[in-house]
Amino acid sequence: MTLLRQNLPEERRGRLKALLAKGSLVRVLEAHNGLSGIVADTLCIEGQSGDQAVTREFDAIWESSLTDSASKGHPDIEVVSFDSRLHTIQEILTVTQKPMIVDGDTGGDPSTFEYMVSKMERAGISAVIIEDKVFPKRNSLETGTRQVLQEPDVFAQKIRRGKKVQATGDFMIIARIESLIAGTGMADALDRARTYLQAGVDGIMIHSKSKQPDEILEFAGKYRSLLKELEMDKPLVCVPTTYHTILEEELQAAGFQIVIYANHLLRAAYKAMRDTAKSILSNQRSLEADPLCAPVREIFDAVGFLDVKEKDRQDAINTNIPVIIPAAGEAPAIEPVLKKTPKSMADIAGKTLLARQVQTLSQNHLTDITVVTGYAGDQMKGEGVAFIHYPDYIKGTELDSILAAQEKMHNGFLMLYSDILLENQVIAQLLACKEDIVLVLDNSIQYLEAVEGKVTDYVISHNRPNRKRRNIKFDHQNTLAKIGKKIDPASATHEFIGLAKFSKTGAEQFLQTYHDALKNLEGKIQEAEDISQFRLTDLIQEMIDRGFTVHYLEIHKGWLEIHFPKDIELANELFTAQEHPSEIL
Ligand code: SPV
Ligand code: MG
Repeated sequence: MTLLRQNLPEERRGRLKALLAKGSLVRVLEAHNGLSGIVADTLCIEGQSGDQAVTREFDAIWESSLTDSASKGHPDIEVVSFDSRLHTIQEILTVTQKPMIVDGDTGGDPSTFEYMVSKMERAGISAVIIEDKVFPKRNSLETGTRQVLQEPDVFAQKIRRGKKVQATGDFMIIARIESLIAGTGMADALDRARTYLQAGVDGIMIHSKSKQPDEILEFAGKYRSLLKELEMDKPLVCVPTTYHTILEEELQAAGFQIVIYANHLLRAAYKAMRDTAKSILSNQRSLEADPLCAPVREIFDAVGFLDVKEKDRQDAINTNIPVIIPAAGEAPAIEPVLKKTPKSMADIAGKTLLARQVQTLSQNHLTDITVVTGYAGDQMKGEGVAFIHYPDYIKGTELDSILAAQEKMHNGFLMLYSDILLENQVIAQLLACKEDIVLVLDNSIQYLEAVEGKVTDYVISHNRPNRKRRNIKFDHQNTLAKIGKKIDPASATHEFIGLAKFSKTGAEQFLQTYHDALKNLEGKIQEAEDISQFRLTDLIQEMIDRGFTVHYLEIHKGWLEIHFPKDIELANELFTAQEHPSEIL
């Protein structure tokens, strides 16, 4: 989820100060590109301390000049431009959340440093550390390298200029003292600390390339006295690359507040790369190198490719998912209006019922619509739909008509009864559901009388409302317990409106259960006397009984069933009012 880890500069910038305020040691790990940034940002180990579960992770990211330069194949001599550094910094910031401390090298001249501070603060960086050497500096870790220190007052002026241009109180400028690297001694280091603190710096880093921590521990002790004398409290930073035996708790006890592991991810990657390349050369194949490498899928996961895949899957599910409208049956209750035409051809304020359904579906980008015809099939007309004729409609049920369009089901489908008018948002809400099988149910049935002469698909949900007590109903608990036409209306919680969505998996489960029932079940199945009477509600109940989860989307308005002539009148009124308001007034 790398893009989802992104946060805004103003949210991130103050986090280092907040961590320091907590008083625990701030543990910082180097990153030199987006991927190593993800490692520093996300790696977390879990363990046990006594009977307490503990987790440990890094608190912040160090954007190192050594590793940024090295990853570009360059030496650490301020030869990589600031714009290039900023590019790497942005690359890391884009995919991480933790605060970042940037290695600002010498900071350039005071004017260059002002631009550096301004750009870094704007980017959401929490602190810059600049070292008191003369531009262009040389890396501190190699013995025998020429190390030229800057005059303390000149460096202090650069600090003052930087502090003046920063726009928020969140950003920190930390001065890195190189006296122990350049061999000018402890007294020089402490003099410099005093000068920089008095210039307004927000913290001090003392650097050393000694194999023992003695000199930085000595400095820490003296630094504490200096802070006391100056009545200040400014954090102390160390980089234990060479004196690597000392433990974090020892550093903290000595007065360090920030510890930076400054180059380890790059060094680890370089070694692993060389070992892997050598293994391939010696074995003339990559099998032996595989244990040295992370599985490709782990990389995919780290960089968010698996999230992309999941989003693509969701989009594919909802992008033009085929719609099946079973419209084969007769409609005796409105035959006087229809005059031997199918119900889908009923006129609703100047458009057929089918045309109105197609309009609602296409407004939700659903244009792959298949209508299963039967009764008066030759009278069926409609633009933007495909027709499949089901000649056995008299013998079969609506389930048989739905299955006549089986070829459209394999990647998932939407099923809509032919006599339902819907508002756009009902379809939109259904498309947003992620579950494999979702039926749209209306809950107003609990408050309404049953309509005589109309067969209703009743439902009892698992998440039934508790009439005695207010309770929260969680959407993920919206699952069906029972569905059928013979359920006692008094115990029903919902009515199935005749609209359902099946994902690819849901469609597989649907077809598998149907074909298995057809092959293996005899006699009464659910409410059906035999397989020839097997209806959609029976198949759904059979699926529930076999352990498949059937979810529902609950609505209480936004749909109208055309069953009686009075429903047509009502629909006429509604659509005329919507489309031609002046005719009503
Ligand atoms: C860096 O990581 O670039 C540093 C620390 O400046 S060091 O390499 O030890 O000088
Ligand atoms: Mg550096």
